[in-house]
Amino acid sequence: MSSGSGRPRALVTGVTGQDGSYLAEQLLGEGWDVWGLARPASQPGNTRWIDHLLRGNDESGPRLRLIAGDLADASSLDRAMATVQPDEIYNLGAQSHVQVSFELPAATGQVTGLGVLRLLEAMRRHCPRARFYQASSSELYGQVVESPQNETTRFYPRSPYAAAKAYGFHITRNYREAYGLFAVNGILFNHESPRRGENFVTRKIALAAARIRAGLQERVHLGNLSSRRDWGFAGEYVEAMRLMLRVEQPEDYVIATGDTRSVREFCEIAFAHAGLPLTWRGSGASEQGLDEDGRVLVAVDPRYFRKAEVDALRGDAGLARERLGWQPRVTFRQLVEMMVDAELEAVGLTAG
Ligand code: NAP
Ligand code: F7E
Repeated sequence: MSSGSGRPRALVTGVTGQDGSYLAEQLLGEGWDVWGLARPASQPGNTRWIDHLLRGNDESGPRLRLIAGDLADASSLDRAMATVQPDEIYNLGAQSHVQVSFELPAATGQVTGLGVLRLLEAMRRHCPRARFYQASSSELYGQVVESPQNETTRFYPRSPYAAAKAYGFHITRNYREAYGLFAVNGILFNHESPRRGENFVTRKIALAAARIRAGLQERVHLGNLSSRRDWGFAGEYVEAMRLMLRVEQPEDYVIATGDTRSVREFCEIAFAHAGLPLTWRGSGASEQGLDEDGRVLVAVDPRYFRKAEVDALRGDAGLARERLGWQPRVTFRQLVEMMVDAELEAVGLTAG
């Protein structure tokens, strides 16, 4: 597997996002040439998590290069594929926010759903022997029909985002079966890190805990505190993506911890770690989290309720453990504390 420089090449869409940045780091660490497909920005600023990889792009330094493209624009994907001639393609680009997908359902369908088809078509034309990873999601299970969820569990999407991901899942499998492409789906359960977008619940809570402790914010407004997720650490989940492309047979895999926790539990650990232990009062739309002095630090705001909620997810990654040798190492508590520590450091504080 090599081309041009003699080093193997990867093309990563969504390289400016949480997973893209960790994946690019790991591929570069393995000696790959990495090209990140990125939307040309009208304003600089979204390369925060990859700036360290873009610096020193020379023979001795890191080898991350950006190539302009948009999953909504087939011609740009065609050009990128022809230029890079990748050995591995990781499709991480998406409109990835579930709540936003209710506001922008067609745009989400275009990018998160049809974008997968456009990329597969460009791959089929220019590099059919490459290996393709599709970022599928536990949101496919939505209103779950069994627990825990594994590779055979029936899908029940509950949002325009999940419906678009269902299309992406099936078209990836279809191109594998119809054209013999090495194309796989990683069905990843929620994974988080200090690089998580600020409008996802874990980062929002971690940021708030640190900022409230520093006196920069009074409280945080959240939606459904009872919602449960199987949360893991993103750095480990992108390792699983690479492993899926390095086995002989293309197969779809669930990646998860098997542990399920509520948003409320996330808040409790995060705020306690920031030195602000919470007690709860009220329930539902009037629930509040208070500190030892009775100040309201967490308040429920129905604006953040989903039009259709995914109540509880828990994954079974047994197949990945058996065939890929992958298993999670970071516990839920370690993940929460890692995220809060990063935010405390950002405001010049430490835990406790
Ligand atoms: P993220 O931080 O939201 O990153 C999304 C990336 O997609 C960004 O780099 C964004 O670029 C790019 N993007 C958005 N619209 C695009 C377009 N039209 N064309 C090309 N790129 C576009 O997401 P993430 O958490 O890293 O997740 C990576 C992938 O895994 C996504 O597909 C997500 O849906 C999926 N997934 C995530 C999780 C999770 O828990 N994190 C779980 C399962 C599946 P800009 O910087 O230009 O906005
Ligand atoms: O919500 C509840 C919310 O937006 C988690 C994406 O990466 O993972 C992510 O989707 C839960 C939901 O992530 C707030 O109602 C309460 O039940 O952090 P989230 P998500 O919707 O699970 C999947 C696997 C993906 O594939 C997606 O790309 O938390 N919640 N209060 C809230 N959620 C948000 N965002 N904000 C709140 O204030």
